[in-house]
Amino acid sequence: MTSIQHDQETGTLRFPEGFVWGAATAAYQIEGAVAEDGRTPSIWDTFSHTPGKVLDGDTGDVAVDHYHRFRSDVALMAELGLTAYRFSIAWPRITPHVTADAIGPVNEAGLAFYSALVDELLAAGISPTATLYHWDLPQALEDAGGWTNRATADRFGEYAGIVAAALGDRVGVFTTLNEPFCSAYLGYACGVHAPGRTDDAAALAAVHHLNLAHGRAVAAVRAAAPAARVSLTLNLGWINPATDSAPDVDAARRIDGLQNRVFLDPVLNGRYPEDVLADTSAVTDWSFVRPGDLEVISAPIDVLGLNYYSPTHVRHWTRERPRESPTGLDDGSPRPWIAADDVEFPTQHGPRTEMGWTIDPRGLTELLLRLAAEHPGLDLMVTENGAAFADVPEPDGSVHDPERVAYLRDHLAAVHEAISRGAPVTGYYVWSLLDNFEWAYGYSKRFGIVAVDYATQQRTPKDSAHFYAATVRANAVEPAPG
Ligand code: IFM
Repeated sequence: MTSIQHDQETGTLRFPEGFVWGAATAAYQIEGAVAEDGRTPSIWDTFSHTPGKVLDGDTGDVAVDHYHRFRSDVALMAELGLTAYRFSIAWPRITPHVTADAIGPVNEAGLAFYSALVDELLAAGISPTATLYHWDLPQALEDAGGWTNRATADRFGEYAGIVAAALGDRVGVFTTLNEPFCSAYLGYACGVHAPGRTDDAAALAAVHHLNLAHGRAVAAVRAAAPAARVSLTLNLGWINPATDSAPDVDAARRIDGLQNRVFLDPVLNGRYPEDVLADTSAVTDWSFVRPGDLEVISAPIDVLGLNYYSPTHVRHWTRERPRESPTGLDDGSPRPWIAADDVEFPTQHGPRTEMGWTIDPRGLTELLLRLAAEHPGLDLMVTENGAAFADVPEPDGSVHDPERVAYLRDHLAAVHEAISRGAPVTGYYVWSLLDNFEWAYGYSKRFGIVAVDYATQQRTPKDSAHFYAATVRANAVEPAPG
C-alpha cells in the first residue's frame, strides 16, 4: 500500500491505494428462507420463536428476504461501488443433520446458494469475505450442550473444511467467528441472545470452545483452501477507567480481560491471561482447556477483524449506591461480566445512537493502535462499524440520515488517523448494508445504509449510502460541508 494523505487545505482524508471498502451482513439477520433448501433450525430460530425473547416477537423467518433477492442486492452493492462484501454462512444450511458425534451429510443445495452468491459478487467485481459463524448454531448441537460441549468445536472444524473446499477457489478471506464475546457471554451468561442460558461457568466453557473452534477452523481452511486468507473478528472494547484510582484501574483490567484478552491472548500469544484465570477461579477451574488446545488455537492467522461501535467506561462499584449500566441504572438482571460484580458502567453524557450507545470514534483509533503495537505484522480490518438511528422516511421513501453520515465520517476519520500513525489497516466494512433483524431488538433498530421497507422489501439507499459511495469512489473522506 502507498502512504496515505491528509490534505491540510481541503481537509480531505485520502486512504491508501487498494484500501478495501465493504459492507457487512449476517445470514440470520438478512436471509429469511429458514425452512428452504434443507436448512434445519438454528438456536436463533428457537430463541426468536420463544415468547418474550425478541422484541415484538420478531423472528428471522423472512428477514429481508436476501435468500431470494441476493442478485438484486449484489447489483445494489455494485451501484454503491463497494469493492468487498462480508457475509456469513448459515451452518444449518450446510450440514443440516449435524450431531455432536458426526457432521452428517453435506447439503449441496445450501452450498449452491452461497456458491451462486460468490459468483454473482465476483461477476460484479466485489470481493467476497465469508464468515463461517455469525451466531446461528445448529439447534441439534445446542441440544447436546452447544458451545459448552467440546464436540461442537470439532464439528465446527469439519464444517469449516467443507465450506472452504467448496468456495475456497473464489473466496479470498474466511473469517472463522464473528464476536465470540457475544456467543459466549450474551448467549450463556446473561441469556439475552440465543440460546438464552444464564450460567457463568457454561459461558467460560463456551469461551474456550469457541476459541478452540476457531483454531480447528483455521487448520481446516488452510488444508482445504491454501490460497485463502484466514481471519477472526472480535468486538474489542476500548476500556476507560473513570479515574486513575487503583480500584477503577482494576475494574478496567477485569473488563479488558473478559472482553479482550481472553480471546486475543490464546489466539495471538498461545496462552490464557493469568489474571482472568485467577479472577474467575471461583466460577470454574478451566479444566476444559486440554493439553494441546492452545497450540491449535494459536495457529497463525492472516488478518484480525475489529468490530467497533462505542467506548466502554468502567468504575469500581462500592455497593453503597445503586450500580449503573451503560444505558442507565442496573436493574439487577444477569450480566455478561463474570466475576466482576464490583464493576459498574457509568452513564456517559453526550451523543448516543438509537441503541443508547455513546458515540466516541477515538476508541476505534486507540484499539487499532493497540493491536498494531501489541501484534506487529498482523494485518487489521475494521469488519463492522456503523450506527442505528430512528430513520424517518420521506413520503417518496428516501431517508435523510445526517446522524449516520456524521457517525461514519467521524469513524472513518478515526481509521485514517490510526493508519497515519502506523496501524496496518487494510479495509473497512460498514455495518450494515441493509436494515435487518437486530437480534433481541428485532426489526426496531435500523443499522442499514440502505433502508428496507419490511412490508414490501423495497430497498432505498439512505443519504449515508450516497455518502459511503462517494467515499469509496474517491478513496477518500471529504470533510463535512460548511
Ligand atoms: O447486528 C450486530 C451484528 O450482528 C454483530 N455486531 C454488532 C451489530 C450491531 O449490534
